[in-house]
Amino acid sequence: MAERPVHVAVTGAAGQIGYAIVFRIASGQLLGPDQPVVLRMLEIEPAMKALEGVAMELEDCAFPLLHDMELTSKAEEAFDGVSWALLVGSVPRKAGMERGDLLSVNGGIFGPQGKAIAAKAAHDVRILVVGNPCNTNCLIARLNAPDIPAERWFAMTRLDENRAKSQLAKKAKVPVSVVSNMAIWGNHSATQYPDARNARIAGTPVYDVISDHGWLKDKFIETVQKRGAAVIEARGLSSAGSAANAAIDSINSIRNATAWGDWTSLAVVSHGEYGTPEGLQFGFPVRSTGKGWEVVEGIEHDDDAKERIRKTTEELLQERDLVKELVPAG
Ligand code: NAX
Repeated sequence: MAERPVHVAVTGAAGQIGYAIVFRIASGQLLGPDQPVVLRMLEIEPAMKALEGVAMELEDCAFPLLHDMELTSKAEEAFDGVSWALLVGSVPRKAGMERGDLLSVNGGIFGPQGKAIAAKAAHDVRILVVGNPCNTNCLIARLNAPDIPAERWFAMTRLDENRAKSQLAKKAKVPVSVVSNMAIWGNHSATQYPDARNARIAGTPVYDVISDHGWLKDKFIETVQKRGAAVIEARGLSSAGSAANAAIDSINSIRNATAWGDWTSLAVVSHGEYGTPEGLQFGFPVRSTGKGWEVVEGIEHDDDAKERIRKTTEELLQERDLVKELVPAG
């Protein structure tokens, strides 16, 4: 067993996704079967009692890898010495809330959390933002932590990738494991563009395997874009198990080299790839070496894809504009 435990922060740890993810982290599914962890769990005051219950259950699992736990309502304590920060906790949209209100409420969370990460985290910290609107929450936190390299910040589009892969597998009647090269472009929202044009099934372009191109162009995209709402409709609650799973997948795809020729979906800082405005936290196809990552270049888009990417870019620019008061002038 490795000697030094890695500290992992989870915010909103008593929430739905928090409850689904902390057991997986403590059991070794995030950092591997030999890596002890210290879980540092952040909650707001009213949820501290529920968080204590989660901690009791974690204790009751007697996970050999769970070296210690810290339960706190103070961001600076939660992020102390962490190498991974999973920013899950956020304020959901309530009836009557405008998009701008939602962004500014969450900006009030993610700005201070960005500062606290910069002040207290380990020198190698990497951050995954799950709490919605995750691209712009990530942008706010990142811009409030200018000393942390922008490449260490990720927002989660992996759940959309996984949803898209499953839809394609079902349609083609193949196991999901043979679907690859599925990228989610842009925002984790209903404007995202799940790119089946460049995805593959057992190495063959999806459009050569699935002959129903009408479905691929419309219904498939809409199903992925609206899958979160469909889960709420069915379950009465938003996606939690699948979101926790996608967060684990995201971090594994950053930590480990991407399979040859494949790519995965992450929203990362734009350096202008594909004409995307610099600095946006944008969903791209990403390839990791395990030590670093890059946006996959050279993917071609038809006019429909270009228009969809333009729309999702436009939405992210509007979101950035709505939160400009929450980020330090650069
Ligand atoms: P819950 O409402 O069940 O849990 C959120 C938790 O965050 C609560 O326990 C709350 O007390 C806590 N919290 C609120 N403000 C906090 C703060 N300032 N510091 C620490 N904790 C705080 O929501 P849940 O279903 O767990 O979803 C969490 C977030 O993930 C939501 O924003 C949700 O929209 C987002 N999602 C993102 C997805 C993605 O693909 N990026 C998919 C799933 C999910 O919709």
